[in-house]
Amino acid sequence: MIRDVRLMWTGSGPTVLLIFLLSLPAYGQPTDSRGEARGVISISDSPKARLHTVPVSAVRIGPGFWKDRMEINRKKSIPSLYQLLEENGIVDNFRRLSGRKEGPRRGPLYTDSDLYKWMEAAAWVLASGADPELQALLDRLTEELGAAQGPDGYLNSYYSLERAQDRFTNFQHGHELYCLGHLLQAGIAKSRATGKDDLLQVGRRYADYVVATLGPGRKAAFTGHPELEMAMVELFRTTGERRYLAFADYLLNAEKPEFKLSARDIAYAFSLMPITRRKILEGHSVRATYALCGAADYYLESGQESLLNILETMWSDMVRGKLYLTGGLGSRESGEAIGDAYELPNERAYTETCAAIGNMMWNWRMLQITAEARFADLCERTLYNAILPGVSWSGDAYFYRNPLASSGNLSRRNWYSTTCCPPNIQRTLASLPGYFLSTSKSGLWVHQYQNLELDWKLENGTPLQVQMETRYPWDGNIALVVKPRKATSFSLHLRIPGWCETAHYRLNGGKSLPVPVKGAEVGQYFMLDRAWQPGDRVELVLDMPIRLIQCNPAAAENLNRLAVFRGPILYCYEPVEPGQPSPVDLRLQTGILPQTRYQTRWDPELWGGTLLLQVPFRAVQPGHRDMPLYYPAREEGKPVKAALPPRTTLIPYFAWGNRGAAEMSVWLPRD
Ligand code: FUB
Ligand code: ZN
Repeated sequence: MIRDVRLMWTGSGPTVLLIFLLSLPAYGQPTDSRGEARGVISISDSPKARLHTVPVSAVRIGPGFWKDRMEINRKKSIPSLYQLLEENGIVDNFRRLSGRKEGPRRGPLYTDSDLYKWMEAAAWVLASGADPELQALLDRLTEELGAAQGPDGYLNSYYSLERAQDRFTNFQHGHELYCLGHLLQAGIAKSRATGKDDLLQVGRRYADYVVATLGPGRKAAFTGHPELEMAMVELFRTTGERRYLAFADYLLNAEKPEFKLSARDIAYAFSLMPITRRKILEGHSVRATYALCGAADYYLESGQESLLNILETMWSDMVRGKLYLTGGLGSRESGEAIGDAYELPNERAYTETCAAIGNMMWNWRMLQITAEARFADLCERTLYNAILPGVSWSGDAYFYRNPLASSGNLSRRNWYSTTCCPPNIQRTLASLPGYFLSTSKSGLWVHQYQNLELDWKLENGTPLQVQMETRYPWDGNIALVVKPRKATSFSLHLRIPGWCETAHYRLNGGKSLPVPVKGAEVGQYFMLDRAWQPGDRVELVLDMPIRLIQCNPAAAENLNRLAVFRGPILYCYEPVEPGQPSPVDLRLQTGILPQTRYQTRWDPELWGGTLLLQVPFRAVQPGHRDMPLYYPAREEGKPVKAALPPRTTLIPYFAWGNRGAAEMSVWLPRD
């Protein structure tokens, strides 16, 4: 590492230069102030990490699906949201504290976190390439925050000035610790992306104040809205200071008898009692997933087995009955809460975008702990089908709720007074390159498929470049060219998604062989273990037939309905053309073999190129609008004979709501 250079300076000139060059992270990646290139979470020293993240800057996303989304994020979403943060007074709230602006504070009490998330997004953009204008803006905002900070380190635009006496009096709803968590995440991202520690120092001053003021033997505290748990662990990883880790331990594990709250409050306040006491996944869905991220982070550092047990318990509870097909979470508007098992309404689904992001962050951590593909599968499902729908194709309008059906009355908006989701999507998209790959002692792990170039190193220190070429998610042909700087033995672990029923691979143009081999199965990592030569080429083919999915009958709304997937993409029916039948009046035909009647159609114009599905339907007549509310069972609508084309088009669910107001449904009545 660079900080070791001073000690090495006793050698001869060329030796020093050589040692210095060898000590640099691979290929001159941007490094933080400790001279280290680090991932979204930095777990290379975490005792319980089976896998290790790669830096965002080490992965260059090539032209294709995610590149387009990331470019829109950088060019449209991030600038337009900044404008709105200014217009809505969110930055001025800090300028009031530094005396640079007068007037009342604006917005709900947690708006500081929205600016911090935006700053984190801007920082991760800089990890993928220089953008002097964005860098200058980020630096300017960093200075503004520094100027707004109190001499004791406290920084919160709501609990200052006229409300200074209320500081740390309302842990359940006050969001002071939540906002601090996001400030730290932004500071860490800026440090990792640009090497500049100034924002991290602002966050650290506040963290130091909190650690010195709150906690065991001091004033009791809990995070009504978790976030600080994971931020404190990340701050420990960044600085090496154990007191930050100890504070995360306090939040996650300590009894807090000082607080008397109702049972409902306890369900919502995740660090009010030890998290290991929880039995089911319940409460506010964003709070729950963020708390579980914190628990996973703390487990990674501490090895506290009871935390791993609770993480598994919560995950099983989620996938058995509480997870939407999209990967979204949160059935109820009331309390923005996760519902009971099988309580999965479609149109009334709350499924906040932030909850989907929390779910992906949690699964990402579980993946690094276990190296099990089920967690990468869920990251994939959530990313394409629960996070991406949260932003419009144009990049400047957002869903807060992501229902699985609509009567045509919901549209994305540019701004919400609680604007938590827009910057959350932005930081997720900006940091996405950091979520595609990991390393371990054994080699490289490929979790997600996309055109990209990796420029990093194996854990034995050998520089490694990998080129991946694919049209994923539209087809499952993936080519990887592996270029270790010198011939090296290691394992290449390729995820065979759980949705994939057959897969093949080919090495250096040889014979196509079926996966599984060597015990690998779909829904696992397929391990290619060999002495890799620079330029070795692997071709992987993941078959992507159209798949019909049904739901456990206990989720009553989905009874006798089917959903349609192809590869990782969930499709929906959105009749935008005049005269197209309502989703309620269509019957998906299933008595015919899918491969002959279910087809794909590439539309090069729609959203920059989209694969549509053409599926066989029949419609019923009269349509539901002409029928009474209740009627004898045998008087069902009659099938319409030739009035409709034999097939109709389904679009990717992530793209719904981009063509004007229309009905939409994911779950389609079956014939
Ligand atoms: O409380 C802050 C954010 O606002 C939460 O994460 C969202 O669910 C929304 O309530
Ligand atoms: Zn949100």
